[in-house]
Amino acid sequence: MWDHLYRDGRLATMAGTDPYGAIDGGAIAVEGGRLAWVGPESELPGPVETLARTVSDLGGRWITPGLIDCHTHLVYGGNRAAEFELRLKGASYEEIARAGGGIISTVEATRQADEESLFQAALPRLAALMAEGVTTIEIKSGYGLNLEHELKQLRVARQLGTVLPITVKTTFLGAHAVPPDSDAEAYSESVVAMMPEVAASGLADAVDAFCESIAFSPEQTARVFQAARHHRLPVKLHADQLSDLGGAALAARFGALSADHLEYTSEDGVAAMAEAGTVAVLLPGAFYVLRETKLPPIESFRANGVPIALATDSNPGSAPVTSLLLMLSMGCTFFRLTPEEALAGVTRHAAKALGLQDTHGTLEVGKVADLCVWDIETPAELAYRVGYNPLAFALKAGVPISEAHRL
Ligand code: DI6
Ligand code: FE
Repeated sequence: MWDHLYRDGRLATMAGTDPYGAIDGGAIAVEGGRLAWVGPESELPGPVETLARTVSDLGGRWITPGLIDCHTHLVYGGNRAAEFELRLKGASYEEIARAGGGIISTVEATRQADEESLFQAALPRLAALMAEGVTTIEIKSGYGLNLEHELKQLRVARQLGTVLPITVKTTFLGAHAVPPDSDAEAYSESVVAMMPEVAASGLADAVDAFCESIAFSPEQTARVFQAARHHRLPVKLHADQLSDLGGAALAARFGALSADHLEYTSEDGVAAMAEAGTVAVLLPGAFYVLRETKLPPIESFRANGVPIALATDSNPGSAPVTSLLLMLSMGCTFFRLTPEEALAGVTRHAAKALGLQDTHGTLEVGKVADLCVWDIETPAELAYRVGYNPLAFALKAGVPISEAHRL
């Protein structure tokens, strides 16, 4: 007997070749936190009451995989609302940075904060994401910029995943910005020097860097990636966000799980990503906040079969975003993704961007029973509405999230 059977659902399995992998009149069985059966109810191996200890009728509601936010900087101190106001009064990023603002002000606030206050600050942001059905999230460091404070951020990220019913994948982003008392060359070497301890701590599931003229060069990034590879840590890259330094191709050369942002990525970069199986993570919230106008090469990603994911980039500067559903809307409206591509971008392809494609991201037998039940008529509504949350409930590893933890 299965633990639980959900019947009369419309399934967007996000697997197979049909649009949304849809199954009408579908049923899903959960056993030991995994999906034990997925298919049309008419093909169940017996009467429902003989198959599972408990049965729920979904009344024709849609079920999708649990949503995955595969790129965030969720753990940080302070916020940058004052910088937002200064920018609206005409101050440029450069002026703000020279006056000690920008990313370095977040570094200062993060260094000053202890683990408990970082945890308490991140909690409502994470709760907002989870309220929309996010069951897996990636969280980067990158506001510590030295070993002590980078590890502190990573510990808080891990702790969020042990206290709340959500899977947290952590990423060491030591090479995010150059600390005020250093330069890019010297600091990138100290990031390389941090790698053995970061790896030994077990606190990082991957390594990321910001390859950009205002951050780290391709050569410096490559040295950080070599150190990651030496410690068997997979890599990801903030690539080609403000200019084309060949970041996408560099990421692909290291077999990166993903290359992220990608507004300025060239055809060569796209081809290299396709060859390497690197996921393109698009971040429409940062595109919006920075009033970017250059579009990532979407048509080329499609033509080359590069999987496209969408994420919030949740951070205090370029993307103070805590809604993944809003990213579906922006992914469609700004980037002309289809609603199906947008949903694949926060399920199947987001799982691949985190190396979780074997266990998460689709409704298939054997995968972790992370799923969302929605009050919608068609899955396109998830991307269509703006600022509306139709989540009825979500399961994390088979357990209803509201029962697992009161947010
Ligand atoms: N690119 C971004 O958009 C964020 N980091 C990065 O490398 C910005 C982070 C911040 O402004 O605090
Ligand atoms: Fe980012």
